[in-house]
Amino acid sequence: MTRLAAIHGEVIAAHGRHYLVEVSPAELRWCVTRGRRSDYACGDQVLLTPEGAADGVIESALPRTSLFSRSVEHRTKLLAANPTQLAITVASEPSFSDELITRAAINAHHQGMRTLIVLNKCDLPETDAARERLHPLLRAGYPLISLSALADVSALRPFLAGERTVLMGQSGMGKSTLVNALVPDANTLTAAISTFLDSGRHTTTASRLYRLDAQSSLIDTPGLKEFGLAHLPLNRIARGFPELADWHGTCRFANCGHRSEPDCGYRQALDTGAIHPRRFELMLRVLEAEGSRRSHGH
Ligand SMILES: Nc1nc2c(ncn2[C@@H]2O[C@H](COP(=O)(O)OP(=O)(O)O)[C@@H](O)[C@H]2O)c(=O)[nH]1
Ligand SMILES: [Mg+2]
Ligand SMILES: [Zn+2]
Repeated sequence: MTRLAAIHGEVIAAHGRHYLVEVSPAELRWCVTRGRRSDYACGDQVLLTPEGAADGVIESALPRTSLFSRSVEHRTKLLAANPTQLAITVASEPSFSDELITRAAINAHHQGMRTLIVLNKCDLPETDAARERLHPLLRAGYPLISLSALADVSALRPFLAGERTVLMGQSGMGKSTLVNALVPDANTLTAAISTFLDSGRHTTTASRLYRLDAQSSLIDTPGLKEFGLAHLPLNRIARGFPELADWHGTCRFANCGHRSEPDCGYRQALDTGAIHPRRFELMLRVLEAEGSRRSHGH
């Protein structure tokens, strides 16, 4: 029996240690891994050994240009490989978490990714209040795209062109509605995947890559409530605030807590209005939470 040579593919869905790999638009293969490895992610470029008509074994992944992941307890969960930007979906209602947005954007910045905010359900009367809450992010320079996924998603399309975008959001924000509007055959692939897994419940808990065109793709991630940053060095957290760019390293004390120490550079940024007070407060909250998590060895 001849052993087939490894071929190249791209992971388009990740379910535990099962990966759906696109070898070509007409050739999808469900792959397992060597040695029970589970550290591949949607968007990974992989080498696989084909088996039969529709299976395979992933041998290795090519080097990544970026990796979007979050920490849960002491574990790192991979959400997407090689993304160029993050789109955070929020909605006029239900209410969204400022801290979740902040944490995800810090992580994206650390990976060299741009972050967009997509405000969905702009047909609802709560939209003005939601915009007010997003104002500090606007001031920090994040693009805000307002739309109603039920009506028209065209405002978002130019931002997705030529990019590999990770789509993230809390559940209920309309992320699935948005994906279905952007990717007309999204449901077909989802149905094929649930048939393979023989269970609908997996389909909402994994990342999925959709092609928008030859140059653009979208990686949909599971709805999440928390975004742990234990996998980031603590000193990357303040660096994730683009409006503080001119103030890094200007605190008098290297271990400055940015609350009451004299000559704190970041408080100077606050005093001059460079950073919005709510962003400053969020920065301290994230810094302190992640700092105590690390010192308690979690
Ligand atoms: N009014 C309004 N409702 C929306 C819009 N987009 C989604 N929804 C509704 O919000 C609810 C949650 O949507 P879904 O896409 O399942 O959210 P997900 O949990 O983020 O995937 C559903 O009832 C949708 O119909 C929108 O633009 N306007
Ligand atoms: Mg959904
Ligand atoms: Zn300071």
